[in-house]
Amino acid sequence: MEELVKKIYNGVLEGQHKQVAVDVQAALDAGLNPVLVLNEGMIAAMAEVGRLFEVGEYYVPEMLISARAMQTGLAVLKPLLKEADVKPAGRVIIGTVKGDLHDIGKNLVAMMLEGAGFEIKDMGTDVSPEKFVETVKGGGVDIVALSALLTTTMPNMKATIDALKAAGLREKVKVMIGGAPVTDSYAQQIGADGYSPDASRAVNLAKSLIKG
Ligand code: B1M
Repeated sequence: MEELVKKIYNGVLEGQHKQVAVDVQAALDAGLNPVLVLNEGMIAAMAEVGRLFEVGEYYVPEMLISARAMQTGLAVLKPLLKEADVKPAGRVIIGTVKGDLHDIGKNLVAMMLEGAGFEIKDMGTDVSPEKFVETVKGGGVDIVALSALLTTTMPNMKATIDALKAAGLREKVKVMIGGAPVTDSYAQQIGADGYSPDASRAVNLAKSLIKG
């Protein structure tokens, strides 16, 4: 692997956000292809972060620190990727459902998806079913990703799916859900397309939903 790309990979893995931005700029100045820097430097490193999390070597803080490093690098790359017209892996709108203000897990999922090449529109917290429907109506959405941390707000995941159905939009998008109190059986019960217990597996789920 190109020396600079390896440095970016290690920087993301170790969460050195300032250094990653410097190294990405250096790679671009040296004439490296931005797509190579993205795929082999940053996305590959985030995939390794996900693996380390799954085997219990990384915990949430390490994931957040790596995700931040990935984002600083991505900010340097973004204008060039737009020029190169790189197609996103898929377009995702993500939000914490109505009544729920918890956003740390949702942000982590958004960052990991962005790291995997998805285009993300973050709707924030306390997002009503109507707001999700309105955004899907605007077009260009492949996946609606819903997060809930409270047992009292979980029903708003179902309310969002029901609102998509009522608006005739349910078949146009996939719906994935997650959050500490959410389970696979709950996802099935409310008619979601998938559930992920954590941010790293959310990436695999989103990829499989796009393929299916
Ligand atoms: Co709140 N809170 N909180 N809280 N809070 C919990 C969730 C709680 C379990 C604490 C407890 O009592 N033990 C409890 C819920 C009980 C229940 O419903 N069964 C609780 C409560 C009761 C409340 C309030 C009602 C407290 C009050 O005011 N009386 C209140 C509600 C406010 C509201 O939302 N309307 C409240 C408020 C808050 C703070 C504002 C203080 C703060 C949130 C700050 C913020 O998010 N910006 C807060 C916090 C920090 C927590 C705890 C301590 C930590 C949550 C967190 O960030 N975890 C939490 C206790 C706990 O979980 N141990 C608690 C780290 C984060 C990385 O994990 O969000 O689970 P998590 O995300 C994971 C996975 O779940 C998954 O991936 C993430 C990374 O692996 N995931 C997805 C999440 N979303 C996903 C979406 C996907 C896929 C995967 O696909 C779309």
